[in-house]
Amino acid sequence: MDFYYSKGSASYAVHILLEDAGQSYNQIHIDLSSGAQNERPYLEINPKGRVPSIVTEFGILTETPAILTYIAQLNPHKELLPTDPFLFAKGQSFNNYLSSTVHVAHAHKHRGSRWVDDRDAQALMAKKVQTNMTLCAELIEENLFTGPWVLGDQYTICDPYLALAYRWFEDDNVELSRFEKLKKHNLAMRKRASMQKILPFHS
Ligand SMILES: N[C@@H](CCC(=O)N[C@@H](CS)C(=O)NCC(=O)O)C(=O)O
Repeated sequence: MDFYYSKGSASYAVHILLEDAGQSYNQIHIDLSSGAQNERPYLEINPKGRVPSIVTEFGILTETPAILTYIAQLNPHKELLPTDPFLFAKGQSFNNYLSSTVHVAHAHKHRGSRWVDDRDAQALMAKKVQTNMTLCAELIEENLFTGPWVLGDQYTICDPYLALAYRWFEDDNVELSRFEKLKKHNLAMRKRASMQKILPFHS
């Protein structure tokens, strides 16, 4: 499996899970700062011009929630997915919230040009990011997080994704001292061998 990633990007979650799953992979760095995501040959892998992507023997996969699910399903003995259908769906619900709402709210800080050309309007959107991301952190802390892991006692594909969201919260100056459960979760993530292994590639 080829894993296309970029330092300090959404690919962080997939990178952690690849290690948790014991999946063998080749990692290929795409330098977002030089715009490599929007050039050939990467556009042939992912015409969306985004990371992460994985290239498997069956084809290419993009979108973090789908990639996380696939890697977990490839390695069932690692038990990274709940077997109970309702809990499985809860995990999908959590990861889709991170992908469709939290990541998009975060992107308004650095990627405002996706939505508006006017620089003043971009600056106004960026100004709202801290407030919006704080609301997302609050919702996760109070409503979505079970503990000690996202879905309860089982470590699943939701946990590396939450570790990524924690980085977004830090970047967006969310006052994390207010969020005991999120802080504790991040400390537990940092102690894991998977996280230790991939951190040097993302700092
Ligand atoms: N929905 C995609 C979003 C991926 C995404 O936006 N990745 C960012 C890095 S965090 C990216 O590649 N940005 C490059 C760009 O906007 O040019 C996912 O969840 O995988």
